[in-house]
Amino acid sequence: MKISPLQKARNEYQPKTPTILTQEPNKVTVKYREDSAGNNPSEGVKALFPLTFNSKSVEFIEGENSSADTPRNVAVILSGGQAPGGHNVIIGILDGLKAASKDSKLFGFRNGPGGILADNCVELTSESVAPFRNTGGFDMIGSGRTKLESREQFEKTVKVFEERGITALVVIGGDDSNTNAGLLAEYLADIGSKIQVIGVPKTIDGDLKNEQIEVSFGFDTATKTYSELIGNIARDSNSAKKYWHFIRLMGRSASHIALECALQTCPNICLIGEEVAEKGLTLDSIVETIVSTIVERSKQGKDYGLVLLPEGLIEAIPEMNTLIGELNTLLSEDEDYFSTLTTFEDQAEWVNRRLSRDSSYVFSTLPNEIQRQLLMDRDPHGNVQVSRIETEELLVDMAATAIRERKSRGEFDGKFSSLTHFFGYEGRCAFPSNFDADYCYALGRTTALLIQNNLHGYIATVKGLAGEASEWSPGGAPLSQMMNLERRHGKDKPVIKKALVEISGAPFRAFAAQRESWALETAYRYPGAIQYYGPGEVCDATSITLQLEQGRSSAM
Ligand code: FBP
Repeated sequence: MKISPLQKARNEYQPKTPTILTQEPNKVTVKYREDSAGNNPSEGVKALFPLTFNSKSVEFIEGENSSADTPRNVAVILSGGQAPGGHNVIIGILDGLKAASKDSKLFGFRNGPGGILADNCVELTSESVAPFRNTGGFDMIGSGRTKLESREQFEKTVKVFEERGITALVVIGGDDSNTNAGLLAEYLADIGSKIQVIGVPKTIDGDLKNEQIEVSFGFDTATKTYSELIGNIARDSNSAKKYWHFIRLMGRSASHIALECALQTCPNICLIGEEVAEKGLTLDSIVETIVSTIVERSKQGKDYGLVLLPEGLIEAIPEMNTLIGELNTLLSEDEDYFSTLTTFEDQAEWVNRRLSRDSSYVFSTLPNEIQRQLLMDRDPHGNVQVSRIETEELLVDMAATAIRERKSRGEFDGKFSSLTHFFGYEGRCAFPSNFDADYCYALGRTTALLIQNNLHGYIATVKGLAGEASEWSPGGAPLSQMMNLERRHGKDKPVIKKALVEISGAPFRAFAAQRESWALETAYRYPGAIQYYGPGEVCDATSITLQLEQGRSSAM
């Protein structure tokens, strides 16, 4: 395999680590934090986790740990979408295990949770992981979206682990995978198994965060990658002065990615799904806002601009949310019949007859291609896959129609020429930024310490992330503490709540304070490519979102 000069250099990069993680593992112990883990779960949640419910999070401090040297056989899986830094988590776990006992072993189960069920694993050694140090991607062992959630799957996991002598499982995943990790932890405690479960917060979407988790890994690199591309497009737009660029960004229901990219690049418009939902903004009103900005800029001779939108916008618009909800129900209730309809026309006619009058009307007003996308396969939860709906095309289509109408009424004499883009996959496997490389390695070492301190049903945490890496505080928080009860299919289900953009939060407020001037001025900011070597303020800066959330208002 050919290795690029950057990969070679990155393989040699030594992640910056919190001071406590530089100690020998047998000289590090846990201290229970006095603050509660934050979420204050309901009695219902406590009742569902009687054995692993623990209100205390932990941090690591210097102290004797006599069980650190016990050899451990640990399994690790990568679950869900790729996020930069996953390899460093695994390498951090391996280094942490080996630092305590050369006889410890780490097994990577391939292609996500499904790898456990298929008993498909490989032992990871210092030699085999070396080429993956500080690289992006999940290709070391692969990832997958199979869910580990049923009792049969839990039983199979125990069987596979017992046969292999595995005594701990690390689940590197998002809110869903960590919810299931919490349920598995409770099951294991219930059957009297000694297998430990530890979660690690991963997702570029940035929606797995709470009082204990400051940010999920991958968000930093992905948003920096998108912001570089957006900045380049903005500069192209400001040079050629002839295109309006509409850029959709990944992130599922949460708009953290779009918001961070807006703070980084100062576009003319950035739509935030959470604001749209909170204010109940209709599709027409959103298009009207875009069109008025196009018209106003045109009056100033600026027939060009930049619009950012989150992929979850489509679900946030009230009438679309109702329509999508109805479609999800119809398609799951009559999945078998629906799958026999082979043409789009038959499918559209079938749903149209079953939708409510309002939703049927909304559906009929959408371009065919968007209708088609709304009828595509659902995700494993039965939800529409927002990454596959080209909302940017919908907005361009509607804006172009509105502009033609204004033109015909003599209200617009400029030009509207548009280009659309979708950024998602471009950022999920980038070489991790220094922040993600350092954070992920610290998460891995923290995970090893949680295992060596015999903790079970915890998620690894590292706090104080806007500060110097040497001062970060590694620890863990009970997964059960992060659960909320949500009504799913008529039953209360414990889930780790997705963190959405808070309209009252510092990042949104910083954006809202400036967006009007960004709309008409051309105030683009050009972040440039991620830098791995050079001055700290260039190479080690964290996301603006994280800095603002941690009270660093100078970030903007
Ligand atoms: P996770 O939630 O698993 O981290 O995945 C994030 C994500 O990249 C979303 O932003 C996007 O909607 C989705 O994955 C795309 O899924 P897929 O990789 O299956 O196309």
